[in-house]
Amino acid sequence: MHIAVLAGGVGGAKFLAGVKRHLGWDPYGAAPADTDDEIVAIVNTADDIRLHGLQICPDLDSCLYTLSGQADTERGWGRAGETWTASGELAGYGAEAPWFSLGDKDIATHLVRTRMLDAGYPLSSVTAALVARWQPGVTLLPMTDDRVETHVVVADPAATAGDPAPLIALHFQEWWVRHGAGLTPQSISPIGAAESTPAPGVLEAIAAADLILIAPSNPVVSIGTIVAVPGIKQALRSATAPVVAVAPLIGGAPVRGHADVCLAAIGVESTAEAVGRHYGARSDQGLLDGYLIATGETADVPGVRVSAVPLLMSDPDATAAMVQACREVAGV
Ligand code: FO1
Repeated sequence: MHIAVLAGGVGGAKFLAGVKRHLGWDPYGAAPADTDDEIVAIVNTADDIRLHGLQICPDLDSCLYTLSGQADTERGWGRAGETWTASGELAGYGAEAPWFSLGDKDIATHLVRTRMLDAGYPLSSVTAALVARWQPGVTLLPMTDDRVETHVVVADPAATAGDPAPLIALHFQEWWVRHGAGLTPQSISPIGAAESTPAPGVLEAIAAADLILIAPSNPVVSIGTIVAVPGIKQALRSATAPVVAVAPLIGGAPVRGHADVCLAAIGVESTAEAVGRHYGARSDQGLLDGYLIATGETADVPGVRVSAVPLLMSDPDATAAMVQACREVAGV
């Protein structure tokens, strides 16, 4: 079975571990050598940030590390057994963004990636090289090789005078990490998306899929940015495979992260139903054929088959059950 998955970072990686488990694979290891099944992850890159001269790709790295068993599952990002010596020294020098901690092992990934990017390799080739070492079992594709960065416009927290406060645009990571998404977004924009093109293999993976899954990632700054890359939404809408999304909210709230704050910024209510309607029915200019919501909830999403199942990705087996439910709602 060929499964294509649209994924963000921490939640996307957990979901992909469940897709592997659903196929009977080791969730945290290489794919079996003799399988005809394939999982292709189309991963958000709009969280990417260049710091200290290094290109950092948080969502790709969460998938890379998690699916190869290298992640610190407690922290949710970065490597297990990490040390922070270089990061401490950078802070000691007063270097930029001390609020964004880079582990020593993680820095090696960014050094290798940046070296290859600066040599002219596209991000998709660089990612393939990192995958060759770590063997996450799934094919990891950046949504695009072009530069797309999510920026968040907020009232300037440093402004003292002026009513209303002047507005500034923050890189997503500064808003998300330094300010804990605590500054109300006036707007959230994937800068560069309109000029970007899908990375090699993305449209092909969507066209070849037997099942297309939208992970319970942030519908605005992860899934929203992926489908903002021209061509991807159209490919999903014309795919032969059914498209099924997993609600990123349980009881109207994200399990992790700040999807509710992001949804408010685009005027979407923080309910599973509102997110389902935001994604829309494929039969009506939208993306979905099926949609999973949490047990006990209801959602009326016209044109979309809805199924209520347990949605907590507590371990790969629980997530694998969600994947099975996606197939049942899709009838594949
Ligand atoms: N998240 C934090 O909350 N604090 C950090 O210092 C931090 C550093 C970091 C470094 C590399 C990396 O790949 C991810 C990192 N993250 C950190 C997580 C990151 O902000 C999120 O994984 C995504 O960008 C949001 O989905």
